Amino acid sequence: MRTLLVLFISLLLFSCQNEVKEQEEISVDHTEKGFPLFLKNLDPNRKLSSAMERSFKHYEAPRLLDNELYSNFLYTELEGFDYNDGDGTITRRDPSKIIFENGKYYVWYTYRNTPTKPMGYEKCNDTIPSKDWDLCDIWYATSKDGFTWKEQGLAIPRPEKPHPGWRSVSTTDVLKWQGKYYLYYQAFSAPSGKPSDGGASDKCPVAMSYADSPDGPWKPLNKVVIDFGAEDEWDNRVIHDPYPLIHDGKIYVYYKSGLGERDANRKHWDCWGVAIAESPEGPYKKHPLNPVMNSGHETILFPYKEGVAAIVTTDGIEHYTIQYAKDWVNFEIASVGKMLPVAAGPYSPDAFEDSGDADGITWGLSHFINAGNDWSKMYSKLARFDCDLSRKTNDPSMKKSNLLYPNDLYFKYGLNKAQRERIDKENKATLNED
Ligand code: AAL
Repeated sequence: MRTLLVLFISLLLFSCQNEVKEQEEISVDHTEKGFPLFLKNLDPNRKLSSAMERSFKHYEAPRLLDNELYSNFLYTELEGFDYNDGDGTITRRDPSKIIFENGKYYVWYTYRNTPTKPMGYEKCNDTIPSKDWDLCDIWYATSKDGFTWKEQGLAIPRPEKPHPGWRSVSTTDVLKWQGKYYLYYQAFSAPSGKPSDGGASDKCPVAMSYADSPDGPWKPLNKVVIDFGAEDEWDNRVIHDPYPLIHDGKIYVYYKSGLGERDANRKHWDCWGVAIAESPEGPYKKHPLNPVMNSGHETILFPYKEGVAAIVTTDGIEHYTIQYAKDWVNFEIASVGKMLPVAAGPYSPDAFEDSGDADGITWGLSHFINAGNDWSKMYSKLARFDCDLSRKTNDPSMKKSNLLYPNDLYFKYGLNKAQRERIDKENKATLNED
């Protein structure tokens, strides 16, 4: 009997304790404080949602305003360039990085001056361009303030046939290495835009010219410095937009190519790789992790802190982002942007310093294709962009996140006829009117 009583009391106690425990657990849930209003009050051991965890662990700073790799982009028209009243015969596009030498800024760019506007592959010939960057040379201009430019003229002409680039040289970028200057560019040996070439219609490798002064004279190497990958490799079709920087005592040339999978615009899947060399003429070794970026048509890169930052503009799953690779290879998204500069070349004072502590950028030149808003007179023009992607500059007015486009623009990109018809059909089906 005594044993039974002890058992009963123990059971009672156990169940009471359990009840108390449950009550405690529930009461803990009910009384736990919500996420604090001010971050200074945040308990470092608090469990966070994925999004909040990302804010603290992934981004440079949890608040957009404090994120040095976020900026708005402000655009200004340039003084000093003539476009023949925008009739399509003169184009300037794909500006290089800007360098400061001899008391002025220098920029190089694709220059076309042809008797007609681009006429497409079928109608092109020795003087009529197929595309905006066909039958081009590389020209340069200088400026004291980055707004008004003095065109200096030809830097790199098309070489004689059969040297790479005899048909067109375009989309250049500059390297300064051990007191000499190097221009890397796309070297076309055929007009761009052959329709049946399934993704290779813009086929060209990279060539290079060098000079003792930014004013030239430029001597062409007359050979390919970064070539296509093997037939079954991702960069077999094109090597575009060569972009040299210096890291770890070596030359890192980033470039765009693309996988065979087409996107919604029927373009191949734009990706970026990097080729590394000990000296400007190569040999260039492509990084085994290539492609190192999965997006971006014309990507702008600049050293930032110990790594490299990239403004990834149009095209791809991560378009309109600014990314960062601490090790110059493994890029992560640092911010999401709007109105990013297209095909830009920044003034990047750290580009060739290899400092391991780079400041970033605040301005550069970009291009606007279809500059006259009339595709029948297709040409491109250069413009200036300003931003605050610099650690030293602090301009909170460039960190807005509520920029809205003019209303008209939203309606301009409205539904097309086929989409309207589909919706009408769906409506009828919903209303059982069929
Ligand atoms: C661009 C670049 C390359 C392409 C064409 C001219 O802006 O990506 O240079 O070949 O378009």
